Amino acid sequence: MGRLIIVSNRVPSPRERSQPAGGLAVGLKDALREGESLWFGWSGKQVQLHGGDPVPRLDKVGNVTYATIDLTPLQYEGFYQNFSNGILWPLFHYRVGLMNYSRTDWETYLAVNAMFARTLLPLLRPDDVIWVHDYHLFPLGQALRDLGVKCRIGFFLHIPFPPWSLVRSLPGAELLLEDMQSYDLVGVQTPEDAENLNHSLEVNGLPPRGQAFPIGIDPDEFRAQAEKSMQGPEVERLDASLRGAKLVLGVDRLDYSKGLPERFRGYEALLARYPEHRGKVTFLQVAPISRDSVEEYRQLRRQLDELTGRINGAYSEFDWTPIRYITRPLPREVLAGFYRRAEAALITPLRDGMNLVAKEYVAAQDPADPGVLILSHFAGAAPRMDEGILVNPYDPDEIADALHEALTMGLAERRTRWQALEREVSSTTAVSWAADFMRALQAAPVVDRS
Ligand code: GDG
Repeated sequence: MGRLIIVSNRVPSPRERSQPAGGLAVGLKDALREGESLWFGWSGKQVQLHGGDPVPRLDKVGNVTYATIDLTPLQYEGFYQNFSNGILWPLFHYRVGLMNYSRTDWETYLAVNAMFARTLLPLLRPDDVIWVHDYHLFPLGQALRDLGVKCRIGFFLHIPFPPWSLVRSLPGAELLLEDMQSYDLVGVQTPEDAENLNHSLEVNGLPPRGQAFPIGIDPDEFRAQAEKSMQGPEVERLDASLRGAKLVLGVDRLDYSKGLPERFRGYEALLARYPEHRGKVTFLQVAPISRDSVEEYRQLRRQLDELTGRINGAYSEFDWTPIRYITRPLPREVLAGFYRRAEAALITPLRDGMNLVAKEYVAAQDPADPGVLILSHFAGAAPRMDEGILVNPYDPDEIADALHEALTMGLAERRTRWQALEREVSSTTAVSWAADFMRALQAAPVVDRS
């Protein structure tokens, strides 16, 4: 078999390579272990270029060659910030009203995809297998085919695929769907996403391409990290600071898809309607700031600052604060211990491709005394993790009831629910995800290359 070529918007930096941060990096790390491979994408740097395409920087570590290119500030703005994060991200999370469409950004998006194809082309060999990742790069397969690339090319979408009635709000949506014909296989997270994608293709007279491949984590590595972290100074400090209060934990990038204001209101409803928990529970929300140059994200931050202030102002005692809210990232190993220490995880996205935090929380638990997972129906993880308490994130009272149930649940029920969740997290891992996708890509009928 030829080499595996991974293409993603960002390529992990050398530091992340030794300790991958999320499911994509973990899953791919294992897929990359076998045989020779190449990982191509943006370096994360913006550099002013004077004419012509950037030249990829090559860096070989073991059997993996990392090939990165820089973007110009204009490409960064039009392709990454405006089109990928300001148009595709809201639309694919069912938030058409937040989409700021502009034809110039669409043109920059197509131009950057074509540039990715031109700069990748000289690095390719005829027997390579190419795996393209995520919404930044929908048109890349077609751009490569236009340059005569005949290799097998697969695509995986990490975010949801909404119904055609929403997708069609994007001017040029038909072109994106046509471009998807260049892929031999298109993977999405859930059967619902696959159905939406295939229906969109069908109404446009195109053959189906979508198949569900739910992404997972490396549960053994995460469990080991959580166990180790319990002995560390941070968990000890957290534990001492709680002074016997139960811990409810939320961990999310600060993003409007994650349902944070609704979640804060749910916790507020718990304090209002179940006063017995006042002083006996603490909600810790870790929400590292992301995409802060996009206005919607700055607005969300202001809203959360205000909500936290209001709830803490109304319910705090001089020796107890209901919400602790951190907008900086915590080290992964510290986070793992916090998951294990928490009596409940509150994960309530309004829409999420999968949600790896839910899986990490389950993997981190102590089997003898596990915590309770509260999870939104609208996370891609929900259909296969329905032994958690599933909630509608739009209803603060339902979140409050779920919190009350979690905080008062007996050990036997917590164990039964957790065991079922743990079976799911251990059977659908990052490694099995990448292997299943690659197997299906190899077996997929070859698309017409003429
Ligand atoms: C996209 C899709 C899909 C979070 N805060 C900190 C931190 N994290 C880590 C978590 C987890 C990762 O970031 C977040 O992954 P999610 O899956 O929850 O969400 P997205 O970032 O939106 O990822 C999503 C995923 O792609 C994979 O396909 O599941 O639906 O939206 O690993 O632990 N890590 C550290 N400090 C933090 O403060 N170190």
